[in-house]
Amino acid sequence: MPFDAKVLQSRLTGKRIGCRLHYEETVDSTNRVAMELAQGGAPEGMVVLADRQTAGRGRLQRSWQSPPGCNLYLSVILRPAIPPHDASQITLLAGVAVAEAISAVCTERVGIKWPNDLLIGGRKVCGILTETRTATGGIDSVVVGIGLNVNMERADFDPAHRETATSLREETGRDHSREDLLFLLCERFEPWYEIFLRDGFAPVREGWLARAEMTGKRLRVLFCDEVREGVFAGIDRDGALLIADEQGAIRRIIAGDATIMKG
Ligand code: BT5
Repeated sequence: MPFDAKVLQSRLTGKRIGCRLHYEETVDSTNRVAMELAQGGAPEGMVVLADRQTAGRGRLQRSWQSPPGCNLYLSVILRPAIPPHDASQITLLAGVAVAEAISAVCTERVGIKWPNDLLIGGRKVCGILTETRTATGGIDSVVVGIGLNVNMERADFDPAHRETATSLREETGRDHSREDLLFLLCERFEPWYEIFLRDGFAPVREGWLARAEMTGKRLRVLFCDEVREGVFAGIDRDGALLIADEQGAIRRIIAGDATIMKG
């Protein structure tokens, strides 16, 4: 069953995040649509939602498997008055908010892997893609794309990531209402966003570290063909990943793909 956008919109009335809902059954990518709407002047808090994506995007030209009828694919339009280099902190903020929303329906621990993966039992249940449009003098808009596997069955995942992905249904043994989850997600996003605008990244960092999946683990980080290994040493005051090398020297990684190493 596709979404009932009217019912959803009425539940979100009065909210900052979700103040407007743009629903289409099928889109190429909710992030692409949201970027276009943002460019056309869409208000902060507008949520773009689809039942299915034909070209769901991950980072670095990767794709996000987005079949119909089972998952959440949404993008939130924000217009924060922050310097452009702080926009990546919103990815971490979104991770904390979505982890809280998931935790309301799933008793398993939801961990966050820097920068943008939510994991249950080490498998990816949600990916977040933040895209920013700058204008002279600062940020015009930030689009936070969230792909959450809700009722997808293991057999339906692409073989390429079947062993590394999961859904809420796989973890809890039951189906979940996508509408309730979207509502929860907007509800958890809003206070975190307000805290971030008012008090900066420090409280978000605390919330993020409390859910960090990487604590005590060895990581391999890939950025622009360069590989670095080390032990997770937290995240910096601006959200950069910190890893400690053999000698204990701390390196900052501002962007890249981190893999948690076994053993
Ligand atoms: C991400 O990229 O994890 C960000 C995904 C963001 C998707 C949302 S859906 C709504 C919005 N509109 C969009 O067009 N995008 C956003 P990345 O870290 O690059 O991870 C991508 C990798 O995750 C792929 O290369 C696969 O290995 C794996 N993958 C693809 N689809 C998956 C799925 N449904 N569940 C789990 N893993 C998946």
